[in-house]
Amino acid sequence: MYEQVAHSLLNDILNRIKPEICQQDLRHFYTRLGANFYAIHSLLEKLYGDRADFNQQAQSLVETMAKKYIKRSAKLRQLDLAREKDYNWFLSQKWVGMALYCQGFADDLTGLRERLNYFQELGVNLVHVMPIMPCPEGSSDGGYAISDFHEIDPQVGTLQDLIGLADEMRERDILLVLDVVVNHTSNHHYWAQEARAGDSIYQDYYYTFETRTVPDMFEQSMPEIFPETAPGNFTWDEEMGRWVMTVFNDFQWDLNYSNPAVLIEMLNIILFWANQGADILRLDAVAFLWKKIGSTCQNEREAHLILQLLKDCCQVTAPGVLFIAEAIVAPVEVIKYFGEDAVIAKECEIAYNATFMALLWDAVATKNARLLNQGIKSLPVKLERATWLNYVRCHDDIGLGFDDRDILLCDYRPARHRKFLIDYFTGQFADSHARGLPFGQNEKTGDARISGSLASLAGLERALEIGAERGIDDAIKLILLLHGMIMSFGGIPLLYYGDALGTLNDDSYRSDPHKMGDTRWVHRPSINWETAARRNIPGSVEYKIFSALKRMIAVRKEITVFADFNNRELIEVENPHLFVFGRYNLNNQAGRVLIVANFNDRPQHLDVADLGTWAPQYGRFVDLYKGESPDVFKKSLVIPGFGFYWLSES
Ligand code: OTU
Repeated sequence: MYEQVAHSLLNDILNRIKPEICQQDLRHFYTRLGANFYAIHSLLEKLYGDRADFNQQAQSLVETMAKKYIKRSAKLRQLDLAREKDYNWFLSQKWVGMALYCQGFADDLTGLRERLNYFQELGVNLVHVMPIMPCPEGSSDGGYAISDFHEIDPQVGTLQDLIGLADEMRERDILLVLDVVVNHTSNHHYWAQEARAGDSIYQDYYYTFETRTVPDMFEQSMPEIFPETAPGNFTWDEEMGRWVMTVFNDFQWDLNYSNPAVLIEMLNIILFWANQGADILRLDAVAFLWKKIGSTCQNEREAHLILQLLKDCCQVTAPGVLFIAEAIVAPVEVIKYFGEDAVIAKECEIAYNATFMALLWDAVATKNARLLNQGIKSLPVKLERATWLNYVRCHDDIGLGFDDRDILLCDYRPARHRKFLIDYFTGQFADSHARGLPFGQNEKTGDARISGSLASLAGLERALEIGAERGIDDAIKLILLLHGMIMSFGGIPLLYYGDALGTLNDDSYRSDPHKMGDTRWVHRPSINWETAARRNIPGSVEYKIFSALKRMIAVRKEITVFADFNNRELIEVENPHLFVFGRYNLNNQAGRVLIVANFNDRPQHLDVADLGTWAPQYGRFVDLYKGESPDVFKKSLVIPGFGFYWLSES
């Protein structure tokens, strides 16, 4: 939009722009800046309009974008242009992701590069390498306590290694996802060090206070994120002689985005990683970006404005780069991280589908799909040009973040149901085969979350230990069933490293004093590549899981209705153990696929009459995953225990 105030400011900025910037070929940069400047200006004004230095801040923001555009390589600029043209590229069903710790997966970046074949063997073509920047020794929060946003942890490699990796991944058509931890720095970061030394400019990068007055006001409404290891949201820093806001661990200082300097620094960091060759940036803990007394300090409107601003600015410099919102919040809130628009994602193009993940685990524990069906019914429809990251496990705990109302609608009592789930996954429940651990138990609120590797939560660890053949088979079926869901639901499936090999809990963290307090380390394994080689030995557990997932991925890529165009219909059926939905073509009936999943260990039947218009019109169903027709008995489809189908009509 053309608007006079914004446009005259833009003219001033361009007049004052430094000669080293003007002398460059900025044609595409200016086109995009012109297109986005009205939005950028109005967002900046909403956030920082009352500051005397507003125009200087705007100048510095534009210069940051321009400088990073100049540094962007010709190859990446080409990619930007190609993606501008093919703007729905990331909605395709051809993408299948995996998240991993570089050190756990392959020791370092060189090792990771040497293992790229593994991804191609499985069919994975999007790899999220979790944070690889330097962290304080022993206080890393798994990489999320960053001491230098422009460096690579020397134990993992160098920037050159990363650029080499990114280049080779691009040649192999594998996308690279990197993290930008936007909400906080470690207490060893240069800004924190300067703040500690008494520099008020850097103290203003954080929320620091001389007395408890303001912190106490904040505490009245702020929940605790890590109640066991880091109770409260403020930490006294002896050296600085001030309290500092630390929502996560006491060594993670929250950044103060009411200071525009912080926003500009972060934009600079985002564009830096975009220029190193990241295709997608995962923005960590985005719900926490704005703090307001009297609120939970999550999902505030300003947090959304900041994300919109970061998106608009990134589009000017590196429009091919997408953002993932890591916001593990209620469904109605998470949807807002796409940006509230009719079509286009104005904040993040991709968001973690934590709701679906947690609902899948509910179905595992209850062996029925009641809450899963109810929860998916309540999941708001997302924007057209945005997509989910669907996952079963990740490096974090499983939070039981579904809605109490949905639990009630299933005739469960919320508190008791949540307690059942915790008991079930931590093996306290008599019938449970899960070997999970509690995480984040909060005695004040009664809340708890769950840690544990997929295989151990699915019962594989226990079954192997007692040599129960049926148990091993069931656990494998369950692992495949869960993957069958994330591959077909709509969105990008994100596998977690180790899961395709049935990796069990890793208890070694218990002997590390820096890790033993945080059970999430139990599911952050080091891959044993000798064991992994068993994926090629038919009959082994590794083979059964790996080869099935490999097939599933290959089949997914061929099913065009699995691309994410809001083309899913939930189908409610009589049998409560079943989760049934259809994926269809927006233009015609051709190629539609019906997904049927049985979360019970016993075979279940689905009355074909329940399917309405989804019943086969002419021929019969064939399961695209197995390549066979499912059994039909007296007009009912039979779905084996923990089985699933991707049905097409033959
Ligand atoms: C994220 O986590 C990361 O994924 C965690 O590994 C980090 O510890 C944390 O940020 C701090 O950097 O912020 O929006 O229950 O689910 O803390 C949600 C723990 C987050 C995580 C939660 C999450």
